[in-house]
Amino acid sequence: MNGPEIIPILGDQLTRTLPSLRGRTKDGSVILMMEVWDETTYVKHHKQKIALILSAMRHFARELENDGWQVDYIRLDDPDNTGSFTAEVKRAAQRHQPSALHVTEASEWRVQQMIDAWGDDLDCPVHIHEDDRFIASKQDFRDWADGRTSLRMEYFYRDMRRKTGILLDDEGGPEGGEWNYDKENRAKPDSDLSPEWREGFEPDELTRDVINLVAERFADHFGSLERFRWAVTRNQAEQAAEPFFTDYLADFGNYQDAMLHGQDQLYHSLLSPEINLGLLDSLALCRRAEEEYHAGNSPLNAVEGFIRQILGWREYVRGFYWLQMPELQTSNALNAQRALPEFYWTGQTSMRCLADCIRSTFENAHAHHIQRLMILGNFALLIGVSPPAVQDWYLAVYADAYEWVELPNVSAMVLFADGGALASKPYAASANYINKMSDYCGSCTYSPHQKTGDKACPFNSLYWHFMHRHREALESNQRIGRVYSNWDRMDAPRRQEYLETANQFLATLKPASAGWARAS
Ligand code: FAD
Ligand code: DLZ
Ligand code: SF4
Repeated sequence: MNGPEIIPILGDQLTRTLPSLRGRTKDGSVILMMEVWDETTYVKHHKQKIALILSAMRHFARELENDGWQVDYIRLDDPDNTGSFTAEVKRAAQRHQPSALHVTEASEWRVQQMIDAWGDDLDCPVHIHEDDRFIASKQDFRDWADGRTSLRMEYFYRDMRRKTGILLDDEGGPEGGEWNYDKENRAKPDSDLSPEWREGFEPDELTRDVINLVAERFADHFGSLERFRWAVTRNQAEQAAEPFFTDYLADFGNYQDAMLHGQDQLYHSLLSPEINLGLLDSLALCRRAEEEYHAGNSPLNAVEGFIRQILGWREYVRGFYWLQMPELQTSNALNAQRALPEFYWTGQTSMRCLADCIRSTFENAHAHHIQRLMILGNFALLIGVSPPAVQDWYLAVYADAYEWVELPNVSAMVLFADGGALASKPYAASANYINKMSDYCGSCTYSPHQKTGDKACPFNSLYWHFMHRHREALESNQRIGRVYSNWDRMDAPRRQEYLETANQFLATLKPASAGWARAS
């Protein structure tokens, strides 16, 4: 075939400097972008997530065309759309008779499997380019992990600081003398803390078209479209980032782990959807934060805390994902088998903390890290929900969710399903932690101080139920051992009371209906 080179660009590859674009010529190439039914429905993605991805794809295609590229854009409602990446690539090959196909590797294992088969499906050479939008390559992470018995993020993060030179002092040590100011990221929030709400962007005509399409075609999916205000172009994403650095970053450090009822944004950056789409460059964000420190505008605990999330956690989970796949997807070290409770989809629970996090998730397609980890995740861990059910929920409900970042966070960090390769112990907590870090408990039906009985916060008895159930697996863990001495010090009737309270509560949980399950 002697036609143009085809360059498929996937929904989270919206970057002008994408490796597969570099070295191609505008008159010798056709960019292929595909809105496909399979990708929009394999889990019941939040309506805002679908609208964001499709709108950002359409805006990106328009920018490329304005730059002089030829874009073959397949819309979801095109009558000939076959509904899958592979079938659309084959159809495009028939139309264009390409001399070659150039694609940047997929961020997700599932999609990469499809791409790996394209060489056999097509009559032209297929070139798969490494995605260099991450600071550490997959090989860098493999090299770092090689021979280590423990894969703690902290050591990887230090290497990333050294590699990039970010927040290093003149001797090459960490700025301020410590690598990590996590201990200064846990201030208890006052209830009157109310940073100004960031409105985001009024949807333009193109986004409104997409929102209408999503409202019509995905009416049975989770979530509301009402508050859709995401940035859908690089320009908007940069406009959203700047006020974060000037007005919110300084307090991000102290209140990183804080939770307040109805305060859905607090001091978080809200940038993860745009970073993951490829609209923002993660290293540039770290450098921008560092500038705020050197200018004396933001303290070290805030700047280091923000940089740690990106240079540390984000890079780490990506490397971890590719190191552990595909086993990570099916790992279940604690043999958790329970169905996801229905209220994760409806928000109907009298547990105020959970209800508020699910409300925010429904309204914003967003919840911040501690809500995801210590409320929604902690509860799923304690009651023993099966990993695939939890994974699919997180993959569906957040605007920033792609398997490469969702799966390590859910399977390894939240559920300890990998048996401890990522986390040194399960992030299990009782009401004490939630009461300390939030204002949720104040007007909850349950009391965080009561341990057993009808009014006792379910997290209290579930915590002990979890520890008791997994004694064999966890007791030898040095960071947990003390928990079992406390349990053993209680008298037997007290222990029994805890277990009965938990069992009674567990019996009230209604499982989610089959309609929410992953499309087979
Ligand atoms: P900020 O609090 O402002 O943090 C700054 C940036 O750091 C984020 O934008 C993000 O890019 C990065 N970051 C922070 N924590 C993590 C982390 N643990 N892993 C990777 N990157 C991180 N993040 C996603 O992008 N997609 C997901 O699907 C996702 N699923 C999660 C599931 C669970 C169970 C948990 C506990 C966390 C998950 N996270 C995920 C990480 C984190 O919760 C979100 O990145 C963050 O809440 C996004 O909001 P923000 O941009 O305001 O983040
Ligand atoms: C998540 C998603 C959705 C909802 N829709 C599309 C789409 O129509 N077209 C597309 O190119 N990508 C979409 N995505 C992202 C993909 O599911 C997947 O996450 C990326 O290709 C990365 O592997
Ligand atoms: Fe959540 Fe328990 Fe506090 Fe209620 S009392 S908000 S259920 S932690």
